[in-house]
Amino acid sequence: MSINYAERIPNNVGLSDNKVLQRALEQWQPKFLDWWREMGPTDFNAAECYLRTATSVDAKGWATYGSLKMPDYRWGIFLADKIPDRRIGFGDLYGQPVWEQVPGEHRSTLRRLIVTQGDTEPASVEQQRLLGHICPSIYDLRSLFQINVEEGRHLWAMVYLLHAYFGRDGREEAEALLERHSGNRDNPRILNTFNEPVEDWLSLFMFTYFTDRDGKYQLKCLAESGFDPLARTCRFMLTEEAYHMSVGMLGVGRVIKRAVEVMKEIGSEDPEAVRRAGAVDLPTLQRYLNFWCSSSLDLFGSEVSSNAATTFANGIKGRPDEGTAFTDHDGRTASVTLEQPDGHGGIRREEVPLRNAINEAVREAYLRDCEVGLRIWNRTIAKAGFKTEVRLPSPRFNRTVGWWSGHRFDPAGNFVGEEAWAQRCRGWLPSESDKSFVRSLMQRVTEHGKVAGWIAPPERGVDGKPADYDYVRL
Ligand code: BYC
Repeated sequence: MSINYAERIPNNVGLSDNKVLQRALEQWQPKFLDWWREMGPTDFNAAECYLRTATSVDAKGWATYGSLKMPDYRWGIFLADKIPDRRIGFGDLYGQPVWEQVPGEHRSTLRRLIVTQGDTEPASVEQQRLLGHICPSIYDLRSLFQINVEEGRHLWAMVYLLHAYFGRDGREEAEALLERHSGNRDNPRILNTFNEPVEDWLSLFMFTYFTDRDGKYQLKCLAESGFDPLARTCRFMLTEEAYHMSVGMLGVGRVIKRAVEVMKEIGSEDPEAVRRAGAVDLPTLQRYLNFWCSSSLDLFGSEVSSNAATTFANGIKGRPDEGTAFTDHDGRTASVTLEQPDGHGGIRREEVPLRNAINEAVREAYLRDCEVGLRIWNRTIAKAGFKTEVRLPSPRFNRTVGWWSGHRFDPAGNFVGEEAWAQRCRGWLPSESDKSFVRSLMQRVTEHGKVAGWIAPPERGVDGKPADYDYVRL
């Protein structure tokens, strides 16, 4: 089904046939636009941006490019096509037909999951609001705006589910999504990473690499859901998510490329010398990576979670690629052995029922996926003739959720304790002086074909256009 952009809310859900729902969403729309005006990248409203818009959910239509001003971008609601005779693929209800409506007994659980997912979308726009003012190039500015408008659309997708399936409390939750704000002391976003400031482009690239990848894995789990409208929304969101992660992968890669170029030019790996030459030294980059990776690991919840066991048992939230990556889709009798801190600086192993350890299974799949970029980045460093490697921090490091929170481990996973942590954490996490150095590099570059000195130019453009195309006309 192709989408009619003349409609006030473009959609492929037959909104014009459901007047009550259409009216409810039309009442939410001005509130969304107010929020976007207050919290989105609206200092760039007059800019012509080369953006992709979904005009249908098939391979041809989901990435239709054109030049437009962001206020003219049409946020719509799209569900991936229905899979005929789809069945629940895990848990107690394995093999039963999926639900078109919310089962009464799962209503509050499903609402909580949809609200948590929905909350992250506007949060990320808020976090990235001012980055346009310090963009390293026009190419990068376009990437930022593409991500921002798509996160806005993802919010629409979740708000559609709340309005269409959860009655009055769904409508109230949809309003609350616009009332919580990232980092707000009184009314913050739900998940911790979405309250962290993203004040420079190195943080943005780490965020899109690590935090958007949590998005990928959570969406994959929800795309397995027995509640079919949720599964279909998430399936379509995943197509857009891939681009957001690629911005992180390529962005960090370009920062590394520039760092090693500078290291070669000056004939030194000394971080101070690299900084003086205007690039991000690799130890600083590693500290940013440690922070955003460990924070994003928290987003999977506790290692052992009765919430996760219940949503799995009830067919509400599966594991990523449930159909292909696992053979036992029931897990009732299975168990896994997990490591946890023994409270005395050691590690002990505990056997836990598989269903209770679902969050850990998802986190492990995520970590394996995170390795891909590291291999590419390390090749760049090695090819330039240097021995340094960037590494993922141990999942024990710097955690604030789950078993490892409150215990001090170094990035390699060794117990260090409070005292050593206080002395050494400056070497592991970005310090105030790291942050102010990185911020000092963030000078806005918007001249045609120019790129800031701390990052290598992109190797390729977007949609077959050259890398130095005028993607945003300011
Ligand atoms: N911060 O049993 P537990 C994305 C809460 S990103 C704060 O351990 P559970 C995107 C938890 O909510 C993907 N609170 O874990 C990326 C629960 O609270 P309640 C977002 C946390 O429930 C970039 C309590 O602790 N989508 O799309 O099994 C840009 C005990 O929870 C945190 C989703 O997350 C934390 N880190 O799993 C834009 C999917 N972790 O309910 C977008 C929906 C846990 O007792 N959410 N808590 O008050 C979920 O599936 C689950 O809520 C979680 C937690 C995976 C987050």
